[in-house]
Amino acid sequence: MADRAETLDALYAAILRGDAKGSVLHVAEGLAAGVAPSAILFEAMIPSLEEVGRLFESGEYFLPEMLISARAMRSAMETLRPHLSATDAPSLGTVVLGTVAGDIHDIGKDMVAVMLEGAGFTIVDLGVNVPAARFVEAIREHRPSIVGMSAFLTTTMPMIAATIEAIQAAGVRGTTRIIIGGAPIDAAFAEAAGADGYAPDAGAAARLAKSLVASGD
Ligand code: B1M
Repeated sequence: MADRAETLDALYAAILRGDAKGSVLHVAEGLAAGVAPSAILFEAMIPSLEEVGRLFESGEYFLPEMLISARAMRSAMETLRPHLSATDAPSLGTVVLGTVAGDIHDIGKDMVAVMLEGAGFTIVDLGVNVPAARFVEAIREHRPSIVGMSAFLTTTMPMIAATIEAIQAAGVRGTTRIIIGGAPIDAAFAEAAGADGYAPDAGAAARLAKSLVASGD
C-alpha cells in the first residue's frame, strides 16, 4: 500500500494533469489509509489547484488545462465531501450562498458550502453567476441567518458591493449577516463593501459564520 506522502503526491499530480479517475482513486486510497480528509484537501488538492493557477499565469497552462484540472478537483471533492461534512447536530441556521454575477468559479465556493454544512448550517446554494436580484429573492424566501458571497475575479469584486446595495435597497438585510470571500477579497474590501465579515478560506468562513450567529452581531 502507498504511504501517506506518496498518496498525497499522486493526488496532487493527478489534479495537476487533469486526471479525474486518478484523482478519485487517490482520494479513496488516502481515506482507506487513514489520512485525515482535511489533510487530503489542504495538503494535496488545494495546493495542486494553486499550482494550476500559477502555470496559467505564467503561460504554461491555457484555459483547457485549467478546465480539466478543475474537473479532476470536482471529482475528487465528490469522493471527499461525505467525509468532510459528517454531522448530525441540529442546524445552526440557514446560509444562502452564491458566486456573484459575471463569475463562474465555484470550486472555492463549494468548499465553503461543505465546511459550513460540516459546522452545522443548512445550505441554500444559488450556484454561480448569481444576479443581485436572485440573492434578494432567496433572502425573502429562506430568511437566512447568513448570506455568503464569493467573487474570484478582480473584475467581479464590484458585484459584491452592488449585491449588498441591492439587498439593502430591497429592505431585506434585517438581521441577516453578510460574509464574503474569494481569492482577490480582503478585509479592507469587505469593510468598504458593507459586508459583516470576510474569511480567507473555507475553514475560516465556517468559524466566522458560527461566531456571528453565536454573538447575534
Ligand atoms: Co479562472 N481565474 N478564469 N478558471 N481560475 C483564476 C481565479 C485566476 C486567479 C487564474 C490566474 O490568472 N492565476 C484568474 C483571475 C485573475 C484576476 O481576476 N486577477 C482567472 C481567470 C483570469 C479566469 C478567466 C477570465 C480566464 C479566461 O477566460 N481567459 C475565466 C473567467 C470565467 C468567469 O468566471 N467569467 C476563468 C475560468 C476558469 C475555469 C472555468 C477554467 C476554472 C473554474 C472552474 C470552476 O470553478 N468550476 C478556473 C480555475 C480552475 C481557476 C483557478 C486555477 C483555480 C480556482 C480554484 O478553484 N482555486 C484560479 C487560480 C487560483 O485560484 N490559484 C483561477 C481553489 C480554491 C480552493 O480556492 O477559489 O480561492 P479559491 O477559494 C477559497 C477562498 O478564496 C475562500 O475559500 C475557498 C476554499 O478555501 N473563499 C471564501 C471562496 N469563497 C468564499 C466565500 C466566503 C469565505 C471564503 O464567504 C462567503
